[in-house]
Amino acid sequence: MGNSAREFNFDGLVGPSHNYAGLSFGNVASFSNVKSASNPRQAALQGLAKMRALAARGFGQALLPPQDRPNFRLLRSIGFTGTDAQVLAKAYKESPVILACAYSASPMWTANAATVSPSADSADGRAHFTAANLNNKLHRAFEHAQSARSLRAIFKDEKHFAVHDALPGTPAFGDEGAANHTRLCASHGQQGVELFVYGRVEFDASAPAPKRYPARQTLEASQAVARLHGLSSERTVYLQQNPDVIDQGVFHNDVIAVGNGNVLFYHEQAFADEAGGLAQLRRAMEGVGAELNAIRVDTKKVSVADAVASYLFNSQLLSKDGGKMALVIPHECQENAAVASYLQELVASGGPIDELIHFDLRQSMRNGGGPACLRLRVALTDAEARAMHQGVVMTEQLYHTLVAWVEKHYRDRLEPADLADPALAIEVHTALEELTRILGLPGLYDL
Ligand code: SUG
Repeated sequence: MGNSAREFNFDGLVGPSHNYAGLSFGNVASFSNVKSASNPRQAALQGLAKMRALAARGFGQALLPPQDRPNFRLLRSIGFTGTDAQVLAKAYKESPVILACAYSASPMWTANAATVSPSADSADGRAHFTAANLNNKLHRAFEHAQSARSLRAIFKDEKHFAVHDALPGTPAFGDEGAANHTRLCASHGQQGVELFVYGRVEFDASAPAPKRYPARQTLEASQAVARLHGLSSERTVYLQQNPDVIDQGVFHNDVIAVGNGNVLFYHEQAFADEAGGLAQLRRAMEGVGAELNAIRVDTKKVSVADAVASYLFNSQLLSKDGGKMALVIPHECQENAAVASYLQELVASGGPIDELIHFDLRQSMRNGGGPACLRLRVALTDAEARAMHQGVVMTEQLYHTLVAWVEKHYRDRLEPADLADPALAIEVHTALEELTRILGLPGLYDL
């Protein structure tokens, strides 16, 4: 069984308050670039350039809007009072790091917005979305309300789509969305196997866990999402991420593995039990008439440190007409000697990946966000693609409109002290109001 379906990548449009605040313990880039100056304008333009180029190549490409910042609800809920300007001044004085949390543009990494199961996999034949609670980090733990609201605005038609609220925001249900989820299949419209990769198990003290850095995703959360989406147990696989690589800076599975179609491109050290995990995946895939093509990268070719520094696995694997795949990578991959030479070998190997497409995403990369972090994959049948809101689908025209919008509203330099400037809050607000008109989404924000 199967419909014709196509994958859309929903990239996060980088918001006007993009900054480097060192908020993500366990994410090496975020920690190393703390308090350096950011360039929100360049960040947004780099993201838009990727969207435009991939849309021009014929790949399904859309966007998710930024979120309203600063998060005044958060600031007021923890005791900062008065006018907006007073709230900002007090927060900056008493706790600049909490002000940075309220200002974070982290919703740009839409791989963490939700977990998505296409209609071919769910019991009720609808595409399912569960907003991710992201409860491991203060600056991300409040994203889910707007993520669910944005997804409902775009995927409104309940005949085709179900958008679930985030799981309870407690450590047992730590959920990081699609960054720890991969779908493997023979083709996008056919039943597939959904692979959930978790970092720890809340209710099993004997399960291995990282020692240095947090495991953000729990098995319990992955299982809850699978239940909400009505996935069948034969077509769902749960694998534990190798705790040692979490301790080396692999804070999400998409920093060490990526899958598409029947291909799983992964590092030798990605999983706690590589052989057992692959065997489970193979079996599940046989059940849907697909044969797993596992491309394993050995440590002796690319170390975990090189994988983390280059973001080789935080790439997008995109299916091209004719059956081959392109790997969308950041420039950093070309600058790392081991990774660059591995990639040359890979595209020359005669395997499924025969093309590299690279982008300059340095503004996002400096916060630990590569090509795959910046996008949420949604496989849609033709009818579903028609039923979603069309104003977010990337076109040449939308690209040019958004570039002009960014150039009008975004600063080209943001330093930590600038977050105290009350004018910034007004600028962000004005920009987002205009954006709702550009995207045709009135009422997008709960202001
Ligand atoms: O959650 N960085 C993000 C990066 C998310 C990457 N996403 C995926 N791998 N899918 C995070 O750690 C840094 C923000 C700061 O430090 O200012 C940040 O939130």
